[in-house]
Amino acid sequence: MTRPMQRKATPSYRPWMIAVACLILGLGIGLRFLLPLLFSKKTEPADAFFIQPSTPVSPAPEGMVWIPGGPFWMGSDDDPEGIAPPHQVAVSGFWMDRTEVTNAQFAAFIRASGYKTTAELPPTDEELAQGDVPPERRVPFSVCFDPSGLPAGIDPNRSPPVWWKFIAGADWQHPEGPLSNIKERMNHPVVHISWHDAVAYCEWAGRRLPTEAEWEFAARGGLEKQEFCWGSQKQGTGGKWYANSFQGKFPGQDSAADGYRDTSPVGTYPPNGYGLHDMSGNVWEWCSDWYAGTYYHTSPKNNPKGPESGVAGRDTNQQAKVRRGGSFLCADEYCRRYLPAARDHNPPNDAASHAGFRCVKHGTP
Ligand SMILES: [Ca+2]
Repeated sequence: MTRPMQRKATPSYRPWMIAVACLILGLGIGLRFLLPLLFSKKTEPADAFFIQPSTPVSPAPEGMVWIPGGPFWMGSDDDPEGIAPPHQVAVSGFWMDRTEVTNAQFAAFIRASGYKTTAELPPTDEELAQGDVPPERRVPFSVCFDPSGLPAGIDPNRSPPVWWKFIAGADWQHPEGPLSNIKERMNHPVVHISWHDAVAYCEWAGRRLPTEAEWEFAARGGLEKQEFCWGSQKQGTGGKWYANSFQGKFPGQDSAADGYRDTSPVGTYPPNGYGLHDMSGNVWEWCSDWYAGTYYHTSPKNNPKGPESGVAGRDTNQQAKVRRGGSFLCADEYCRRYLPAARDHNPPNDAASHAGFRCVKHGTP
């Protein structure tokens, strides 16, 4: 008996098998094209993550110029206090005062509002509670630069700042004390202005203080990573002076080679690339931000507004606000903070003979 020949098996494809095969094939084809799209690196330019420059949508407010905003490099490795690493941020476009607020402008505010500045008021109970307060600080006073009586050879880098004196009766109308006045200085920047005074003026004028980032963007005048607001030339090169700073031997011997030993009329020196005068020197300018030395490490990329609170100032446990731009007292051998990247900070109730401000205004109506 022979074994019957086994029939050769023929494949039988059921419908569900065909459907699974089609599904697998479809997934493969889909993934072939989708995966590269999902995981490929974006090729957008770095600037795409920043606010871009803008043009104004309304006529220029009186005395103001348009600052277009956009990305820029803020800070510098050359900052004298080593607290300003360069980092890219961006600001929205805004209006900014062409000059620092003058005595004439501030007088109009006082006439209209009756406002009393910090220096014209007696110290608060909180200020009096800060330890031994000498008699001249128990009455209205301000801080005046006065190097008279100091040794001729004093080294400012090895001395406490003994050239600052607390003067009873010094205020914006009496910059050197009660016997001084501003009659011949109405077009000079107002001084002895606290942060609170500056904010009060801005609110009255329908304006505000600049953020620190707005201030630096404006000060750079469209130049990138330059040492000065006007570029790279040092003050006095070829007999050209770009700002009111201090020449000679600080603190007692200011040769005033730039033409002025104290404040200068606003607009005396050439404007920067945005048409702004005195962004370097003349008087310090308050910004809206609280100060923190580490803020640049955590700053948001767009429109940074400073930390939620500030660190204590140098000579007090009060928190500090940012000031920018340096003053007529900035001397290369002692204080180079008339540079666009340089930062300063003082308690908001601090008033002194080299401190003023300017305003900004939002770009949209
Ligand atoms: Ca000067």
